[in-house]
Amino acid sequence: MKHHRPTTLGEFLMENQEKFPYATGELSQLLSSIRLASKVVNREINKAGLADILGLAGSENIQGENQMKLDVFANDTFIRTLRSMGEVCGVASEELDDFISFEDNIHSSSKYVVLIDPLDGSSNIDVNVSVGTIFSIYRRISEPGSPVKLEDFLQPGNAQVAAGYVVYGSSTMIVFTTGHGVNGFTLDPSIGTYCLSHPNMKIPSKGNIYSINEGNYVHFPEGVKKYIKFCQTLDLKSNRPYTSRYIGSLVCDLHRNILKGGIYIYPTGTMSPNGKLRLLYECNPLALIIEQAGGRATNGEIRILDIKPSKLHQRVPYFAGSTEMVLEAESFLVER
Ligand code: P6P
Repeated sequence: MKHHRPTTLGEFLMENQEKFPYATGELSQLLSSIRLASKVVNREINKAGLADILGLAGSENIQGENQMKLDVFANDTFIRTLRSMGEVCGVASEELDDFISFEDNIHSSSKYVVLIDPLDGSSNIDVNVSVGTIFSIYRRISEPGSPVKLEDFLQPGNAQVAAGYVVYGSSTMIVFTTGHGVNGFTLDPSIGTYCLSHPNMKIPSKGNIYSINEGNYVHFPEGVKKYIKFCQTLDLKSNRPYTSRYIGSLVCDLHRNILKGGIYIYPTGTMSPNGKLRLLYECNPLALIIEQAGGRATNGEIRILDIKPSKLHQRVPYFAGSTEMVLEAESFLVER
């Protein structure tokens, strides 16, 4: 029956249940708990300027970054909500040094582990710039019934069963994939429900937006410097110079580039020898989204999704977006 209103996220999950890997309803339930947590975090973000939740929590995360109070709130909210449902046996988070194992007998037999960046771009919160949440879902590979192990989290991105992000922007959206394309849902605050607003998202094969922190130019490898100059060179046939757009929130920069076409780059640099972005809970989930939307995501050489992780918080260089633009950027990295 055709609804006389947009399909809700809950209806979408039910209608597409059979497409989900190992469709037993657990993945749908897991995605529903992420939906719930995102609404709770969204509410706090929307009033951050009012509540005494701005400013630093006075603690540091493993990255040595000051934790904003909303970082801590978002982390606690997602972990508590994931724990309250029975589908997840362990969680790893940007905000936590080590992974968490849910070891009661309900959870230890659960199938899934979740890796999460609960509030990406959180330094933007105090200046009212959009931020996001990124999540990555795997089936555990260790023995069901036993506590999760590090190996459950150190799986290559091509083993993800689902991945997605939440954008807390001018509107709040959830965008996710279970390996059958990418769909975007916008929160209708008047009814507190996510509605299908961007079905079957596809990234244009080419665009004219490049997103990189040019303030780090002096630290970039020569090939990246050459590519930036290429983006700024006049060539009307190739629609250059490209437009520079970079807001310091990976989720938002990538979401815009998926909709309009473009490339996001966080390369290596003398300040960050392996790049800044984390493989497991930033680059992998967004790489799955980008590839499912028809784009490309590499470390400058190989697919992000094919990298075998070695550490929970490992960083990788990141070139992601419109396929033709990523290939173009990669061509500048090869020693000429
Ligand atoms: P820089 C936020 O801390 C983040 O991980 C991404 O969301 C963002 O794109 C990047 O770092 C910004 O880093 O070094 O340009 O400030």
